[in-house]
Amino acid sequence: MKLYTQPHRRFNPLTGEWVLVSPHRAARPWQGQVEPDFAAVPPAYDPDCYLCPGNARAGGARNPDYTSTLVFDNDFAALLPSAEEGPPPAEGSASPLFRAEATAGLCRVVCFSPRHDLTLPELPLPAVEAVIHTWAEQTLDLGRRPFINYVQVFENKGAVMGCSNPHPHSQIWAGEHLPDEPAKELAAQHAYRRAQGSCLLCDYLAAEEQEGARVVAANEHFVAVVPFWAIWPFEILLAGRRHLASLADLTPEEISGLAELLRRVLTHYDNLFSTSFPYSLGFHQAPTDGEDHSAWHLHLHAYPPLLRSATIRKFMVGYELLAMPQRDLTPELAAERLRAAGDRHYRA
Ligand code: H2U
Ligand code: ZN
Repeated sequence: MKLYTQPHRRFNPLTGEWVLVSPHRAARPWQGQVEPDFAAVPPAYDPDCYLCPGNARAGGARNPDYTSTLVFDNDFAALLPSAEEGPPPAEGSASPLFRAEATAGLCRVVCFSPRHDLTLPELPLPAVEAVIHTWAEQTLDLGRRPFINYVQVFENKGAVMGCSNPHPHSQIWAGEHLPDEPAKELAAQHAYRRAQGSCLLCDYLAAEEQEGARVVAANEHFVAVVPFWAIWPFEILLAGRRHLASLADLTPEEISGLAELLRRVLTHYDNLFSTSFPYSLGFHQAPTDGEDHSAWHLHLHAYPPLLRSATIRKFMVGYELLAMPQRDLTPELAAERLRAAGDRHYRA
C-alpha cells in the first residue's frame, strides 16, 4: 500500500470539490481510546416515546401496533405538498439579488421496527431487509408523483447529530427541486459518462477493489469503501456492483445484499469505539423528474463525526468553514481501523 505522508489535496470526482489531507499531523501515535460504554441501554418499549407502537405522537395521531416498519407523514414536515402559489418572499423587493421561489414536497418518517432499543446493526438481518424494502417502496410511491423530482432517504443517528428521538428511525424528504448535493453529483456523473463512455462509480469501485487499501467490506452485490476523497474521519461510500439508479430498481437478492453489507459496516462503526456510532447516512439516487438519468449510480454516503473516541469528534470549523475541508487521518488508515474493528457486534 502506498503511504501518503506529505500534505496534499484530493479531488472528489462526484462533487468536483477538493479535500486537504495532512497525514503528518496524524503521525503521532494513534490515540484511539475506547471508553467504557456507560450509555444506558434503552428499554425495548418506552411509554413516553413518540415512535413506539400504540403511543400518541406529538402531532396528536396515534401509532398503530406495528410489527415491522412504520411509515407516516412527518407531523412537522419541512416541505409541504401545497400547490398554492402564495406571493414569493422576495416579491416587490428592489433588487434581483433577493431571489426566492416556492418549493413543494412531502416528508415522511420511517421507523425501523417496533423495538425502541435496536439500531440497524442490532436488528436481525430480515428486519434490515424490511427497512430497505420500505425505502424502495417509498421511493417508488413518492417518485411517481408529478411534483416530486427527487427523493432523499436519510438517517440521522445520535444526539450529537441532532437526532431528536432515540427510537431507531429514518426520514424521507421528497421534493420538487433537486437539492445541491445530488445536483453536483448529477452533473459529474453525466459529464464523466460523456467523456469516458462509462459510469463514474462503476469505474471507481473497480479501481478501489483493485487497490484494496480503502475497502472496508464487500459482498456479492455491494462494496463499502472509505472514499479516496473522504472528508469525515470514518466516512463510507457504499455502492452496488451492478449499475442501477434507484432503490426502486433493487432486486430481492440485492436488497438482501445491501442489508447484509450495511448491517456489517454499521457493526464495524459501533465496534470502533465500543459505542452506538452517531452519523448521518443516506442514499443518493437518480432524480424522479422523468429525464434520462442512466448515468446515475445508486450509492450511500455515511458521514460520522467521531474522530478518536466515543466523545472526541471532528469539528467542521475554521479552515473547513471558510476555505475547504481538511483531515489528518488518511482514508487508508481509517479503512484499516474500521476493518480491524471486526464484524461481530461488541454488544452481541
Ligand atoms: P430526527 O430524525 O432528527 O430525530 O427527527 C425525527 C422526526 O420525526 C422529525 O422530523 C418527526 C420530527 O418532525 N416527528 C413527528 O413527525 N411526529 C412526532 O410525534 C415526533 C417527531
Ligand atoms: Zn420508541
